[in-house]
Amino acid sequence: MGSKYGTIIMGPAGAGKTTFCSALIQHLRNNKRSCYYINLDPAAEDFVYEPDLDIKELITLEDVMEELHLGPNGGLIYCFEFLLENLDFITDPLEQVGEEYLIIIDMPGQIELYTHVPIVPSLVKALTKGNLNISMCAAYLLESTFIVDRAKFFAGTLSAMSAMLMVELPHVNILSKMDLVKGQVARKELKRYIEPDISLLQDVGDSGLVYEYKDGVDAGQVEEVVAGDAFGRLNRAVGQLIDDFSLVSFLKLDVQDEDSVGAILSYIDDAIQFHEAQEPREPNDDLEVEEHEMG
Ligand SMILES: Nc1nc2c(ncn2[C@@H]2O[C@H](COP(=O)(O)OP(=O)(O)O)[C@@H](O)[C@H]2O)c(=O)[nH]1
Ligand SMILES: [Mg+2]
Repeated sequence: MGSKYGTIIMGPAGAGKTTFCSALIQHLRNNKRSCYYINLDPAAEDFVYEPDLDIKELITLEDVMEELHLGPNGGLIYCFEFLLENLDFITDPLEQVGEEYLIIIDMPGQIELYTHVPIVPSLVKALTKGNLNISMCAAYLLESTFIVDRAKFFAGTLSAMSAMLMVELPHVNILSKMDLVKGQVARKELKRYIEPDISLLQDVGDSGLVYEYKDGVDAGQVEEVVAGDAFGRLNRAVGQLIDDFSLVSFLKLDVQDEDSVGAILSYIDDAIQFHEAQEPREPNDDLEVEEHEMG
């Protein structure tokens, strides 16, 4: 039985997962590599590259919402429960996918799938264990615009950590949409996010706030909560947690830049040991080994 290799692309809705998948597919094509693209977002529609396998052929969110009168989140959970009951839909075609392929799984963004109910962990187990035994790497995308709001960034970092702990796969974290923050954030400042520097959470501004709130929040109310000792302790605890686990550092993704896409692919390849499996072998390799052993 040959080996199989894949990556599962996760992260909040709108983080740029599908766009990254397209860029990855284009990059693989440019490098004469094969891929097998699976869409598991039952609400996704427009694709630059048509998926080789699409959950919508099994079930669509639209139908579920209409027929079962579920909202979008409940409907999505239902779609995945249905997928788990019909795992053949995904495992059968994957039986045929050879070791030269990179299997790319494009996920929906709802965090519930990774945390509240262990749906994605169950799916990942089915793919990485048993017959298929796919060597997989999880890629978690967080959009770089989050770094303008530290609290948002650390909340995103925590959700990345939580997803990673749940799926138990080698992983890479990716800061997507770097084009949107280019020139807006000093390189040195950016570095504190790439390798999250927990002192970012401890920098207290003049206002006594850890960060400045913008729209939609009653300033007085926030001040009460945020300036309190308890909030400071919570922030430090969260920071310490991230630091202790050393779980999170980010790769920068500029999806328009082929080198950037290529660099991320190398990390994924390393994590799944793709290249080791693809080492070209001299036709006589096997023979020589035998001779050595005999001699
Ligand atoms: N500026 C910019 N926009 C992006 C980038 N990647 C994705 N987007 C946009 O962000 C939106 C969501 O992207 P999509 O790939 O569908 O996100 P998904 O929900 O995570 O699959 C779309 O409007 C994309 O055009 C990027 O690298 N830079
Ligand atoms: Mg998508």
